[in-house]
Amino acid sequence: ASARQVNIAIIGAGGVGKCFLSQLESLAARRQNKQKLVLTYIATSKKAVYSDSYSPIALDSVVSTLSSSSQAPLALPKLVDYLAASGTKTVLVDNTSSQDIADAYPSFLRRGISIVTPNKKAFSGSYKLWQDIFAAKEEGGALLYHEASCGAGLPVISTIKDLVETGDEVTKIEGVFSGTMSFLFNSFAPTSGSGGGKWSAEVAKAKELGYTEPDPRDDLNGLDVARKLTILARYAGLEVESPTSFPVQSLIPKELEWRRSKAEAAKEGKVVRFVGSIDVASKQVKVGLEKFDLSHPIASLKGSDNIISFYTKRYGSNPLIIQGAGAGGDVTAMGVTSDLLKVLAQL
Ligand code: NHO
Repeated sequence: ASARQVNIAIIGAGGVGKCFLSQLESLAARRQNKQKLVLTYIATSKKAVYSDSYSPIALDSVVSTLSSSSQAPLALPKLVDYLAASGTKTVLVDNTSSQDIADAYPSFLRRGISIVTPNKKAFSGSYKLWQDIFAAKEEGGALLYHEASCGAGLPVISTIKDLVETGDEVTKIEGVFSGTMSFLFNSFAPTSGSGGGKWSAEVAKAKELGYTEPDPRDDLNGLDVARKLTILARYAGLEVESPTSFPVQSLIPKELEWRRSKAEAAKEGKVVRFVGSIDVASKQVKVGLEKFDLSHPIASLKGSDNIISFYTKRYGSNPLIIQGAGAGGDVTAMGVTSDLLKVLAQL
């Protein structure tokens, strides 16, 4: 293979995966003069497309090729061997929410296969997996980016890495980390007018819009936010053991409780929001409902917006703030595509 060729392998073609495929098609076209991007493997949980000769899978028809395929996905150890044996630089794009695939990252990285992913499970699983992943990355000389694991396409992971790597000290991170919760609270408890509708119908709408996790219970029980905080806390220097090692308030099945909080807040002229915070000095991480004045930036978010404030030594009492859409197929895929660009620039 020519030095300018980079092979791409993709696992997952759901809400985010399909948006990524269309972004990849246009990226590959725009990058033709620099690098030839060749899709050599694509799989869902049921089907796959690949060949022993690594022949290119056409990007413009990949979704239909995949759905009409009769090939089964390779088992993960076989996939590692298949990709490593190509003799061409390879990037694995994991667009699933699979823990098994996350657990296999060290075996890919050790063989020099780079990874980009929106999957939170690798970085918010056990602390041991976190350490194994970064050790394997060093060992294999591979690249690894996971911007979309927190705040979709917003530059959240790159920002905390930049802060830490340039010698700043993060003291506190707080904000709204769930696009789904943001959407639900903004529609149920808006700063003006009376929010309403049926909780279950609004959850169904959030799923329809592509905001929820593959299993929406992971959004409603706070685990998704806990995963994001675990990742950020680790980059800030805390050895958080797992997303269940700190207090997380679940909204399942406590709809009544949250309605009560909403009513209480309203009496004080406030609104409730589902927020997360990391206090680095006291090593406190927590996720749950809090009341905010109507004038607070957290109270007046719109749609699926996230807002994340980084308090650091360098920024002093005025935090560095990142805000914008925090969920949805296209914005999440943008995080994955921009990660791929970072990898391509270094291969
Ligand atoms: P889907 O639509 O369920 O698709 C999953 C695909 O993976 C399917 O094709 C399935 O066949 C395949 N798959 C699953 N397990 C597999 C296995 N073992 N082997 C092979 N294939 C397998 O999932 P989505 O919605 O496309 O999500 C994909 C990934 O993106 C997940 O890891 C999800 O956590 C991540 N992600 C999504 C979003 C989003 O907006 N949808 C965001 C971030 C990351 O910033 C977003 C966010 O945090 C959303 C969050 N719910 C919020 O804030 O409200």
